[in-house]
Amino acid sequence: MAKDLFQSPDYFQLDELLTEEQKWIREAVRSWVKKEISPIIEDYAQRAEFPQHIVRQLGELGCFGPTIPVEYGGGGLDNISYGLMMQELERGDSGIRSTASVQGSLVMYPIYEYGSEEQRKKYLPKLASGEWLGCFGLTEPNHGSNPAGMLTNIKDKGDHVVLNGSKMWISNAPYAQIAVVWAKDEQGAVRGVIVERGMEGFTTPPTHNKWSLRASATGELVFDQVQVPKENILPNVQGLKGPLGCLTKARYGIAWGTVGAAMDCYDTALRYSQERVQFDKPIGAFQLQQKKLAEMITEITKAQLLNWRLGVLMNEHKATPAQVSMAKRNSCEIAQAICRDARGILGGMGITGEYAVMRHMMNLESVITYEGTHDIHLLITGMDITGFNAFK
Ligand code: TGC
Ligand code: FAD
Repeated sequence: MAKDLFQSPDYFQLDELLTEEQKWIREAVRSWVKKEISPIIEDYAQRAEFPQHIVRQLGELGCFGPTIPVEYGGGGLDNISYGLMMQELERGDSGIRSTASVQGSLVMYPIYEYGSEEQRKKYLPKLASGEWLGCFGLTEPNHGSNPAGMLTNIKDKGDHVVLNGSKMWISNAPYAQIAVVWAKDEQGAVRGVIVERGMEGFTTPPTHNKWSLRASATGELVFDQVQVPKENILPNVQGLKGPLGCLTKARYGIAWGTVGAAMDCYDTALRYSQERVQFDKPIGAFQLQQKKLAEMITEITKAQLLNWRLGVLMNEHKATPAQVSMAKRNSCEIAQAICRDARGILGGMGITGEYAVMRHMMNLESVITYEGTHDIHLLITGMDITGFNAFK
């Protein structure tokens, strides 16, 4: 792959809105991505292999649970810092951001928000450091957009529950030491259960043949009469608002992350357009290519502003899940369009692994689908503004 020459676009001087600490955090992650991810990621993606060694590094960098309090191993940071970290990770590869999103927002967050003090102390420091990797099991073979219909269930057996069912499309599953699994109890209430690798009847078959997120490990979670001690149930939440609350946190990170992928594609396409000569001129001198580049930077700038404002609202505990949905949807859409146009500007070179553009494009096919599909987020906005539920 070509040397990583990334220069971050900041057309509206948004850096002036960031604190010194936020800029320092962004720089730390950006440098790490340039040094540790860019040189290896294309090869891992081509081989469809998860670069497992980065888990510890992500922990050391503070990318796992950046907003979780320091006493549990988290970073104690604000939401804009968290967003900037996700932007920089996804600038490298969506799969790397996925690993961090799942660990921080879908595994550590529910243990912190809904867990007992014993659960927080037992799991959070190991997850924050990257000693353990976690995964989040909500989606089932027949219940994706509609998790309320889930069939995975727990039955009360006194000091333990027996867990049965299966989850699919689970990021990190093949390498995870623990899984936060959402299952219905005998009363039909959705409960969160921490399942540990090694529990009898629990397996994590890997998912093969993905054309997208190839450097991220995906798998199933299969539970066959798994005996889970009751102390592994998250005591402080019941109902679908448990997993959906985690998704709000993770979707927020994706809103920032996908803009990172878009920024990378724009930066690559801009440089290429200034260097590539056809008909005796750089292709960037042709109006058709300028139109694409001008529209890219316009959409990136609008999305950066939206994310920053959302981060402020998150910090003030005023952001709504519907606002997060709008941002996730907008960022995924503009990122997909920008990557596609950047691919075109690179001509034939755009389809090769020499540049990150095609990899980003393929990754975004997953990102626009997981954590709520593009349609689902549109319907969330539709319901929020009209008051009518068009899901059912
Ligand atoms: P509904 O009746 O609307 O809500 C049930 C309860 O949840 C509350 N709620 C939320 N709370 C926090 N955050 C949100 N975003 C929330 N959305 C809803 C709601 O207030 C209610 O609370 P309460 O107290 O009244 O019980 O639920 P519904 O069954 O009608 O479903 C609504 C719908 C369709 C929007 C929801 O099911 C949905 O978002 N579906 C999409 C499923 C999804 O996003 N799955 C993601 C799986 S995880 C994943 O993809 C990880 S990929 C990670 C990676 O690799 O980076
Ligand atoms: P479906 O729900 O079957 O949707 C199919 C199509 O129907 C979509 O276009 C959808 O928008 C549309 N549709 C559905 N309902 C409606 C409606 N009411 N109105 C209009 N259109 C509708 N899940 C986890 O739990 N944990 C993970 O870690 C995780 N990681 C993932 C990693 C990858 C690489 C992928 C691809 C997925 C991952 N997922 C994970 C699952 C992901 O969240 C689901 O794929 C997603 O929620 C959509 O579910 P589905 O694939 O079953 O699609």
